[in-house]
Formats: sequence, structure tokens, C-alpha cells
Amino acid sequence: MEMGIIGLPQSGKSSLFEIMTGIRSRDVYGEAFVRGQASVPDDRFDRLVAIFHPAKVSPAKVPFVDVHAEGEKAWETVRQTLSGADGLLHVVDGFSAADLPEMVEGWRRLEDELILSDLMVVENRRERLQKVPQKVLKPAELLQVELMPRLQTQLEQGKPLRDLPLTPEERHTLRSFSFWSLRPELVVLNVTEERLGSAAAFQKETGLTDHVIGICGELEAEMAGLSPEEQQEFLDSLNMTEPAFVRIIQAAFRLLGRITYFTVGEDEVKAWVIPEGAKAPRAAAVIHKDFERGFIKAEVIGYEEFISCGGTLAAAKAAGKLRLEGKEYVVQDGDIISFRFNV
Ligand SMILES: Nc1nc2c(ncn2[C@@H]2O[C@H](COP(=O)(O)OP(=O)(O)OP(=O)(O)O)[C@@H](O)[C@H]2O)c(=O)[nH]1
Ligand SMILES: [Mg+2]
Repeated sequence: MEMGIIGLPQSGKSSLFEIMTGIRSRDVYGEAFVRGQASVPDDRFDRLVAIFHPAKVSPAKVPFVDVHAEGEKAWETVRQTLSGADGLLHVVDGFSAADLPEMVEGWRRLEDELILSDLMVVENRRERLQKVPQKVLKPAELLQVELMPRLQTQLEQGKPLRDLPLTPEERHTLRSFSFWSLRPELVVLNVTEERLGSAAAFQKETGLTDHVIGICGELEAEMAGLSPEEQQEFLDSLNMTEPAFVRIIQAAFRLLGRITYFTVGEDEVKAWVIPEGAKAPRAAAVIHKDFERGFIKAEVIGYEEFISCGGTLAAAKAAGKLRLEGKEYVVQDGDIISFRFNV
């Protein structure tokens, strides 16, 4: 699971990457890309840490990738590096753009490039499939023969593939193509302080319903270097409740369809990242493969219930609120879990 950062040259990609991960990407030389983890801010996690005072604290993380693409092969570098990214974060320069139309134009320019790149892949694939006699085609290829013209029509209209309704089977057969416009995308409009309000107009103008977040990269960078108290003062003076990069990380996490469950104790409080809809054994596997193989039961309590029981496992147990769940249990966001297994 990872988010690839894209954007026109000098749009503020590496600056945003640094704000989110703490890694000064621009100081990393000789690498085609830098990968960094951003901790996912979560009030529930903070509360659990305050309750258990653990020796070790491990919040949920989202990996971001910042590409260093220069020269003639820049586009190729971006394509190769991000072919495995599950989601895209498109940074739009709103600080040096003259006005809103110019910001929208910048956004459109890259989106068009991505759509064109997908279109070339579709056309190539169609050509190849046409050269093969129908009867030797495998079922997945037959599905593609049907599907590719639909994709082509969509792309020729300048629309992203993610807006097409696709069955899970169709999605599966398209996975290996790494289409840009099929992947979920979050757009970050990077503006100056006085333009912080322009995200709404940008959203309207681009027709992007959700998934647009306006930030002022300069302010965010300043804030990142402050103590928590100074940061709070700074936020108060701006009428903000939290830094905007927090919302970006949280939005990226949701965009990737991930949820968290917690393991708690005096040694460690940890937020584990799993795909939404994962059943208990699969959730256990992210801790250790043995937990999945030898899975017996999961002892579970939802976060809210845990808090309303007084915030101790002993009290929750006494109140009969710790549930024993089996292999078919679908783990819920915020579950506090202890696995029983046998290896
Ligand atoms: N005024 C202003 N300048 C910014 C902001 N973000 C980035 N910059 C400046 O824009 C330039 C490019 O920033 P980067 O973060 O390196 O942008 P990038 O998209 O990673 O650039 P490339 O990797 O070269 O494509 C730098 O000189 C930054 O100081 C911002 O929010 N406001
Ligand atoms: Mg950069």
C-alpha cells in the first residue's frame, strides 16, 4: 500500500512530502525516488496511549513516494516508480499561479497527460489483442477484448477511468496495466495564505466533488518546526483546528480503503493497518503470519465501548463486553483486539 505523489515540475511535491514524513527529500541525491512513512493522526490512538502509558508507541502509517524526475526520461521515471502505487496525490501549484483559471489549467494539464498515457496503453493493448485469433484467447483476454473499447471511449472524452462503473472481475483484469486514471486520487491545492479560501472555488471549477484539500505549504512548513504549544497558538491565530497536512494523511488513508485496529498493553500500543472488510485471520496476519495460520479466536471490543466501560480491559471483561470472535468476523475500524492462536 502506498500513495504516489504527482504534480507538474516545481509544484511543491517535495515540500509537501517533507511536511508529511519529516524527510528532506530535496536533500536526497542520486535517487530516482524517496519513500517515507507519514503517521496517521488519530485521537483514539492518542487516548489509548494516555491510558496505557506504553513503553512503545506505534501509530498507523501511510507510505508516500516522492519522485525525483528530471531530464528527458523524467516521465518514464515517474511512470516506472509509481506503477505500483495504489493511490495518487496530485499537488497543484496555486502559489505561483496568477489566478484561479491558471490553477485549474495546471491541474487539467497533468490530468490530460495521464489520460493520454492511459489511452496509449489501451490502444496498444487493443492492437495486440486484434492480432491474436479469438479462439486462442484466454478468458481474461476475452474480457479485455470487450472492455478496451469502453475504456477507449471514456479516455477519448477526456474522462478518467475511475469514473467508469466496473465489476470486480473487470477491475481485476485491468490491474496489471497500472492505469493512472483508474487509481483513486487526492488533489492538494497548494496556495498562499491569502488564497486559502480558494479550494472551494477550485473544486467547483474542476468538478471534483470530494478529494480536494487546500493547504498553504509555507504555513504548514513553518508549523512543522514548532513545539506543540507554539503550534496551537499558530493554529488559533489562523482560526484552524489542526494543520491541513493532517487532513491530507487521513484522507489518503481512507482513499486507500484502509482501517485500523489496535493492540494495547503496557509494552506497546499499536495501530495496525488493514483493508476495509478484512476478516479476523487476515487482520491477524499483519502482526505475524503464524497468527493467521494458527488463528483460534479474536478477543474484541470496539473503541467506543472500551472507553464507555471506563477504559480498562479488566472493567470491560467484568462487564462482559469482551467478545470472542471467530474466523468469519469482519474487523471494524477502531476494534481493540487480542488474538488467540496456536502454532
Ligand atoms: N511560495 C511558495 N513556494 C513554495 C511552496 N511550496 C514549494 N515552494 C517553492 O517551490 C519550489 C519547488 O518546491 P518543491 O517542493 O521542490 O517542488 P517539486 O514539485 O518537488 O519540484 P520538482 O521535484 O523539481 O518538480 C521551491 O523553491 C519551493 O521553495 C509554497 O507553498 N509557497
Ligand atoms: Mg521534488
